[in-house]
Parts: sequence; C-alpha cells; structure tokens
Amino acid sequence: MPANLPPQYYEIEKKYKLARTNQEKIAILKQMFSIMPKHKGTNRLQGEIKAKISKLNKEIIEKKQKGGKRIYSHYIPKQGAGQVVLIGPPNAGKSQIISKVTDVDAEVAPYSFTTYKPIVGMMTFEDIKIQLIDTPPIAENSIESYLAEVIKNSDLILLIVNLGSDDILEEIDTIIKELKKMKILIWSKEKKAEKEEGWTYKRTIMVANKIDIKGANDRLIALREFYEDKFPLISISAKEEKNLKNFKEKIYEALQIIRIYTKAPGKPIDKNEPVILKKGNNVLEAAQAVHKDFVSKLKYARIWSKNKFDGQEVKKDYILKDGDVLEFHT
Ligand SMILES: Nc1nc2c(ncn2[C@@H]2O[C@H](COP(=O)(O)OP(=O)(O)OP(=O)(O)O)[C@@H](O)[C@H]2O)c(=O)[nH]1
Ligand SMILES: [Mg+2]
Repeated sequence: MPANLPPQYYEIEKKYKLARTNQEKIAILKQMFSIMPKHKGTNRLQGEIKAKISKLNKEIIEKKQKGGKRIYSHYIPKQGAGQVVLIGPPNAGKSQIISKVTDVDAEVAPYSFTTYKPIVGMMTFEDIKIQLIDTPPIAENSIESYLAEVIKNSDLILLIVNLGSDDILEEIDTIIKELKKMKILIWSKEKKAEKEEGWTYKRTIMVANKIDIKGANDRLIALREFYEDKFPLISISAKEEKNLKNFKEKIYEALQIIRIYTKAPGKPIDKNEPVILKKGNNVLEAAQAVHKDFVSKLKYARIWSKNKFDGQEVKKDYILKDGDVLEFHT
C-alpha cells in the first residue's frame, strides 16, 4: 500500500535535516508523526519514526548520565519591560498569537508539534515593549527540560488553550501535571508550596484562543467553571484578531510594573522612554533605577501626576503610581 504522504510532510522532513540538537530532532519527528496519515501504508514509516525518537531520547539520557556538557544554552536574555512565555498543548495557536502581536513571524500550521524551539518576539503595549516567547507544545511526557528553565526564568506564563478542541480540559490537566514534574506550580493557591525546596511558582494567565470556532462558547463556559478561580481567564481569537487589546492589557497588569517618566529641571518631560519599576516602588528606588549615583546624591524630587501633584516636593519613600513624572534634584 502506498504511503500517500501530504506535501507538508516533505517540508517538515527538510527541517529535520537542518536540526542541530537531539531535542530539535525529536520535536520535528513528532511533527512528522502527527501529520502522517495513520493507515497500513504508513505502518512501517510510523514504526521507523517512533524508533528514531526513542533512540534520540536514549542518547539524551545517556549524555546526561555521563555528565556531558550541553552545548546549546536555552537561557533567553530578558529584553523590554517583562518576559512572558506562551505555553500550551499542540495546535492551540501559540505561534499564531506571537505572529499577530509581535514583530516576528512564527510558523503556524494546522497540525501539532509545529514549533520545535523557542521563538522570541517583542510586543508593543502603548509606549513600552514586552518580550514574548513562543515554545514547543506540551503533551503527555513530551515536555523538554530546557523548557522548564525558560519558564522558571520568565516573569509571567500565558497558558494558551484551544477552544476548538473537545479535549480542552484533559489537555490542561496534562500540562499542569507535566509542569509539576518539573516542580513548577501555576495556581495562585499553590503559591505557598513554593517555600518547600525546589518548587517555583509562576503567575499565569489562561488565554482561551479560537473563540471564533463553532462550539467555542460552550467550552468557554466549562473552562470558566473549572478555572476561573485559579487564573485570570480571557478569551481571544488570534486569527480574527478579537480581544487582542484586552490581551495586552491583561499581560501588562499581571506583570505588576509601573512606568515612570523623568524630566530635568526646566526641561520638558522625557516621554520617549519610561523607567520601568515594580508596583510598590518608591521615589528612592526610581532614582536608583535611573542612575546608581543618584541615590547618595539625591536631595529631593518633584512630582507631577494625574489629578494629584503639579511639581510638589515629594518624600523619598513616596510610593509611585503608573504614569508619575519625577524631577530629581541632586
Ligand atoms: N479558528 C481559529 N484558528 C486558529 C486561531 N489561532 C490559530 N488557529 C489555527 O490553529 C492552527 C495551529 O496554530 P499554531 O499557531 O501553529 O498553533 P501552536 O499552538 O503554535 O501549535 P504547535 O506549534 O504545534 O504547538 C493553525 O491552523 C492556525 O491557523 C484562532 O484564533 N481561530
Ligand atoms: Mg507553534
């Protein structure tokens, strides 16, 4: 029986030849497997791919046991006002979202395991940029260890779920389980467990994508019932660009940051580049963020803010708000 493979199969096969690491190779093989029609004609090929995956997995384990050094670091340097990592089951639309809201084009395809390595893009939100990272999908026993590093290093997780999938709840369960294997917790209620050795809690927003699909509303209702008390939950359609403004605002909020503008005495406000601070930071911390030397030299500061201050002198321990303007006097 002929295999009758779809043309995309050969496209993916080309990527396989370019893959550098065993992890990348495995991800591509999984992709080849997932789009291959499952019938008698492809039986042998299916077997071959599975065998290749398990051989590569074995190699990875053996390398680890030998204590071999990893050549490729998956540490992603932070850029912009925050680093946000998109995770989720295969085919949920993670890459589609990245392509719509950032300056990069991530490969989008109507089958699973399209993305096989992290892709970084910058998203503009009002006058700042936020870094988003697209990642390979998480399915049962498929999470790659470097992904745990990427997640732990990030400031925020977006758990992208697929409102077009009948298995949406199972897919979410699997992800939570796989993350737990990596000692990562994402429910705010479980945050206290972080104090126990080795656990990391990451603030998470659940993003239900593909709200445009028929039946999506019913699944959203189910999702709300199960998860509304555990995560901030928003629904979007990346494809039809629905609710993307709200998506950006929710990310900004969850990052818990504020923007401060500075001005030199007698000069206009520098509106170009806000100073990014943590919510709850004060005038002294703002001075520190602008220039280390400022802290010891700071005599006083003046502040301008919406409906409150108009150039008054302000104490060093004054807690700042998003949009405040400061003028430092040394
Ligand atoms: N109807 C609809 N389809 C979408 C939407 N977003 C993505 N898709 C489609 O879903 C499929 C998968 O999209 P991807 O962005 O490749 O999904 P992914 O989560 O990156 O998939 P992996 O890389 O395999 O993990 C593609 O066919 C997209 O066109 C959406 O909002 N609505
Ligand atoms: Mg993808």
